[in-house]
Amino acid sequence: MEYTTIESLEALRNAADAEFAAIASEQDAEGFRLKYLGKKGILRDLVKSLGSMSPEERKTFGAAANSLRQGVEERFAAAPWRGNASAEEDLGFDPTLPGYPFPAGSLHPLSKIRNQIVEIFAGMGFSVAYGPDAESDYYNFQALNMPPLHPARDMQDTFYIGQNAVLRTHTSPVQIRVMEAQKPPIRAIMPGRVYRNEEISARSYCMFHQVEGLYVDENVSFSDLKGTLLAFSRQFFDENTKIKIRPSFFPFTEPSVEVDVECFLCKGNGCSICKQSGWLEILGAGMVHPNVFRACGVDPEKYTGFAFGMGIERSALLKYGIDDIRLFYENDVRFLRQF
Ligand code: 2U9
Repeated sequence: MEYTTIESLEALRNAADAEFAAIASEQDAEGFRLKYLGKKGILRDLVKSLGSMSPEERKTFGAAANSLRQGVEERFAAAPWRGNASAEEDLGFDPTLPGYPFPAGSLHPLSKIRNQIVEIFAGMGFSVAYGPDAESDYYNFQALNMPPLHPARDMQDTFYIGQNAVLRTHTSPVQIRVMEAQKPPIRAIMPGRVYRNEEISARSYCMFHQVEGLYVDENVSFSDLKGTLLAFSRQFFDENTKIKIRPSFFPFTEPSVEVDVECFLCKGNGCSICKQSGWLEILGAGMVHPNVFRACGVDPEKYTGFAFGMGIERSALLKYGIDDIRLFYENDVRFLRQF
């Protein structure tokens, strides 16, 4: 359509106003801009009409065409989809600015260490089992070869929550429940929270986390235990890690051992982490005691098995070089952010 008269400009204004009012999206806005205000847009092309006009007409038509274009430009520029100055004033903020970075959460360091341990044992065919934090005296002690008045009960500073109910002092009751529920072969690890009424200090807390493991089948030997724990230590610490096995005592295993790993920091030369010894105590373990098998209905003449346990806090303190266990429970984000 040719625009040469003031009336035709009126019609053009009405058409542009109607289209402007109908803009519903950024896409519509861009279409409008190209059609009316772009380099080849209708409102810019109006100058072409001036060539065929008398000087008088040119003056009035030119002024009207200019005012129409400016009006449309201004309204378009002020519209909210543009994020321009006047829209900012209307909204009270500039919606085109990038937002404040929102810190992503991360796993707690104890969860990370637990996951690493679980993954390593999963790679050796161990499944994961869980049990209740509140246990009966039977599962926490008696089934584990600690009858009433057994002196080993004393070592665990138990929280009694009833005549016969305790907060578990180790995750070993879960092994009992697994053996009651399924027949060998059994290969499982038990991560979880345990409770001991110890004085709170940089080294101990009234609650901590353990991972214990159990492997029961025919012909499971002490060599299997050594091989499994060596494989674990090499994946968890360093591929050349050495382990040292010392005799120990637990009521639920016979023989019982404690396992030291060569200090991963100083490679056995002695440093502050290993208290100059070159070794880190990280695990307790042993062959499952026949009395424990009997309590779970597993025939000790047919089956043998090994079990082990480790503290997650202790592993995390060593691995990350942290010197106060209480930091794990304070949830200070300045601490947590470092992992
Ligand atoms: C059953 C049979 C045997 C689990 C074991 C340990 C040795 C052990 C400690 C390590 C550091 C606990 O977190 S800690 O204080 N654990 O030394 N745990 S053998 O033996 C079992 C468990 C269940 C049925």
